[in-house]
Amino acid sequence: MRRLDFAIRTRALLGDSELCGDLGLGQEENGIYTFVLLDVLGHGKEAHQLALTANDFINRNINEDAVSLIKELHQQLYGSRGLVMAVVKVDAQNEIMWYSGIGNITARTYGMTGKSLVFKDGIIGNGEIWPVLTRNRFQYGDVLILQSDGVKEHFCIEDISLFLIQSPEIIADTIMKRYGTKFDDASCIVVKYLK
Ligand SMILES: [Mn+2]
Repeated sequence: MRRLDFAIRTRALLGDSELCGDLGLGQEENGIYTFVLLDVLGHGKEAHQLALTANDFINRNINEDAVSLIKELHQQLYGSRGLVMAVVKVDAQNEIMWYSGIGNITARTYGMTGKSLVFKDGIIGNGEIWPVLTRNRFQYGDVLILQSDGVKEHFCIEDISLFLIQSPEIIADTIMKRYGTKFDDASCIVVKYLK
């Protein structure tokens, strides 16, 4: 039975974790893993509160498909300051992923099937959104990295080669340390198959 290993990191611009508007989540149920990374507009206490509200809603609806989850959260948070979010589901046994996202979250796979995950523009909780569901291979040996815009988008090639051999914890710590910016909350999720 294939299983995944993952690490989630968040760091508040203002230092205090109670002031962080970025939030990451990883859960497994019956071999299906759900990963969510969200970034509330702005930062500070109010952003953190909205991130927690979104987190509660997502946890209660974790078995929904990625698009339904995004649409329902959009309705739930409508009129709030809004957030951007990516949802990735992985069927580890069958090495398949489904994903959907709205707004500026960067997500890529590295390894056998290296590619960027493409999301739709917009803000969850604001205006109109048109999330779509995409399906892709996520093979044993691949690495999935999700990051908010508080983390610089381009990694140097030496670090990318380390991604393929290091643990998710070490990769996530390396990304936060080397690529986390000082201008925004920062977060990442790193996902690999267990050996
Ligand atoms: Mn941000």
